[in-house]
Amino acid sequence: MSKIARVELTPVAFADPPLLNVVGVHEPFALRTIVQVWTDDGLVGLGETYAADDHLARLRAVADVLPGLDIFDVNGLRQRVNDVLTSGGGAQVGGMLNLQDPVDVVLSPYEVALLDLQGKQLGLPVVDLLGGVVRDEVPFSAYLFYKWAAHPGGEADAWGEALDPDGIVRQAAKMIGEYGFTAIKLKGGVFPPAQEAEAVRALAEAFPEHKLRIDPNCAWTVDTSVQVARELSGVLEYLEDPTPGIDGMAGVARQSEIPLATNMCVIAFAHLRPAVLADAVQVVLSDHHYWGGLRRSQLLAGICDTFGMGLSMHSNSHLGISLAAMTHLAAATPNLTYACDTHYPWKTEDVIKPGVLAFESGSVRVPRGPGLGVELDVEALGALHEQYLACGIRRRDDTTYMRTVDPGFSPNTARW
Ligand code: GKR
Ligand code: MG
Repeated sequence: MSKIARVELTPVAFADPPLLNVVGVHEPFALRTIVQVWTDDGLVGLGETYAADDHLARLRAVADVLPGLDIFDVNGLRQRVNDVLTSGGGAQVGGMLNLQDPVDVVLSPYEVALLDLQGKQLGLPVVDLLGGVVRDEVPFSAYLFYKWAAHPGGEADAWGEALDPDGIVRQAAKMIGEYGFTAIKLKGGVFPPAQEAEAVRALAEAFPEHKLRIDPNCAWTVDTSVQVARELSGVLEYLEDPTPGIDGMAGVARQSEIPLATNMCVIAFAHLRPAVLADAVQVVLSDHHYWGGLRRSQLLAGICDTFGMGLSMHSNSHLGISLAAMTHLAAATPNLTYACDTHYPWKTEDVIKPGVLAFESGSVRVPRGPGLGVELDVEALGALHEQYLACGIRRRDDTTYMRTVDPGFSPNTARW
């Protein structure tokens, strides 16, 4: 079997619109690291992950110890990651995510790259290595954001401004028109909850057949969350992270009928037991980027199934290698029955060759080529790496960027 010969890590920056959230506003560029794992017989496996500087340093430390590893030895990979990351310490990887243990988040892109290599060597798509196709097409949701028309001092983007219910409905119409999504998620936590609930009602009126969700990223108190949950009962399919912490979510869950979803209070295996005991969440939003890759995300799926919790999928700003990995995972996971989140429509640049990942009626057909089924565009990778070098951003910081416009801004956690 092939062995790893070398690893290439390329941080890239790609243009990102001014999307608003509870901690501020997206900067003009989002960062990712593109992982290439080369074998001694010339195959290359791809992975994609965050690019915050401390994460990049951990990825580099692990890259140094991977040569010689068999591409099928995922347990050996985990062992090497563990051994290298003995220094401990948390990992601030993606804006609002603070992981206490960096092992799973560092493991993830390497595990995906090994699966890509295994598939390429065997001539099989990754979905087949994960147990086979349970759905050929993976549905994604229209992920709406309040947003400015342009970055400060910049040109207006194609999406325009969305700062009120009309703007949000316009944005939904454009996104659904272009991609065909049948579920809608509104990123909240930006305006007072009554205003955001009004936007949800406007969406329900404009798109009566669509499933709806709102995610204020813990901007609300328990009482406010209960009130909004009652007002939007029958309108939302789930309410995502209304309030911080497992205890807070359990407090809301006890007083509302809408299922609560999270990608904030259950983001690691250690959080599952307390969340289950408190009956704090009814839907876990998986994300292979920090749950340790595709196989460990399937382990999470099994745990959710065992304890009667639903399973959906979280997203951060990402490129095509991630979308391919998300699609293979969702295509092989029986109980991943909600439309997955994706930021993909917000990006205008990519590192993969176009054509494989297309949205039709809101879904992406799982690629059938070997491995992930996507091919790196080496020129695009080089250009986005140059952009990374030039842009000066080394970790996502929506709050500091927002303060360049509104110096008194503070993140809105549990503020309302
Ligand atoms: O991109 O602003 C954003 C999102 O708010 C992202 O950072 C969140 O992690 O999409 C995510 C979520 O569902 O909480
Ligand atoms: Mg969320």
